Amino acid sequence: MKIGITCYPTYGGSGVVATELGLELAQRGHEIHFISYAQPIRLRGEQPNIHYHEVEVSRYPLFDYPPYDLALATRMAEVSQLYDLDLLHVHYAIPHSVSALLARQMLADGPRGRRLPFVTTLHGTDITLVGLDRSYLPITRYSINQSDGVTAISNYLRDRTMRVFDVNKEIEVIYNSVNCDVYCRCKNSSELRAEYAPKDERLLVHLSNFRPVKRVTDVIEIFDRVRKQIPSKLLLIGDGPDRSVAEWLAVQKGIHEDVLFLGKQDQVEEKLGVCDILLMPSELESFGLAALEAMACEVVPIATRTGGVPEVIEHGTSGYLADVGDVDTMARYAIELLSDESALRAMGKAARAVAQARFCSSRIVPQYEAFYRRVVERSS
Ligand code: GMT
Repeated sequence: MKIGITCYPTYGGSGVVATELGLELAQRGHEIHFISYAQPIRLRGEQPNIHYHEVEVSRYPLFDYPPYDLALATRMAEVSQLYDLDLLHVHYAIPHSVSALLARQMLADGPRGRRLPFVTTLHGTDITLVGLDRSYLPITRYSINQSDGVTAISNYLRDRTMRVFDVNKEIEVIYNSVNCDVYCRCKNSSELRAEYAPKDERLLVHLSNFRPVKRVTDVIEIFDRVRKQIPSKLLLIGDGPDRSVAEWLAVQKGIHEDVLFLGKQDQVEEKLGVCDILLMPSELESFGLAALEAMACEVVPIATRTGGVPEVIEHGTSGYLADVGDVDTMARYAIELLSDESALRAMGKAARAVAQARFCSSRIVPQYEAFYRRVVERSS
């Protein structure tokens, strides 16, 4: 098939999911066209069956707010026509599904009068935060209802969308996935581990876009408690608005030398693959992709019991869950695990087994392919 994919190209789970999906589909012989304002972060170099089309947003003194969604709709329609795309798949409803809807209408109104179906995948904050803003809610609901197919990345998100948005569409749950060949402990490099933990300390890691919803200061609080009991280091991967608050907290607590802020990183799998525990104390996660990536690398996730996280992590088997803000309990779980090497490794292996059995790309990508086929058949 020829598929147009639109996502936020910046750091964020939805962009990562969209890009990894496009790469997997391309490997399976589909022609993939990414349409966005910048090259998605995990798209690197020339790859067979992958095309990237940049959306130019012209600036004009009158435009305090340059209309990206209109430029995107125009580019979507152009690319679809030029490359004869079978469908568009947009990740994150706002504004991508509105742009796709406009593109579909433009093509229907064009000389060939063709119908271009589009699929919207809901990721989380497009529904739970941004979509609930009154200025976005009606148009988000409208574009979801107008989509030719809608998927959500967890049952939690599907149920919440049905309840809060009162949509009249069926929403199919297709879980996020991880490439289990790339994300593994197989690249466990002792040199890299020694670089972060020269005295063979334990390695904890947090990976996010450092938005308030991630509660990065809770990560520091948990690590502070763990470090008092067990020699350890904390890797913080990513960047965002709460990074400096976390930096200050680490300084205040006198632990900044053991907290390594790595910033935005490529090849995240290499870093995850040398760690022991991932901390994800988020206020809300509709899925928690970082936890899944860690699990595939045999890194035990300690996270909050919120949103779709319990669909990914089974408490006591493939990780631990605690209430939002309960840093003492999360620290206790970490200390217990780090004090018992064989329990730590056994749980790491159990976590990978769950990632392999339920969330490997080789299982999830065919679900998208089948979904696309149904949408295209229904629309022709
Ligand atoms: O969490 C964010 O701030 C980013 C956001 C996104 O759309 O990029 O993440 C959402 O989508 C991810 C990929 O599907 C999910 O793993 C995250 O759980 C979800 N975030 C929230 O629901 C807060």
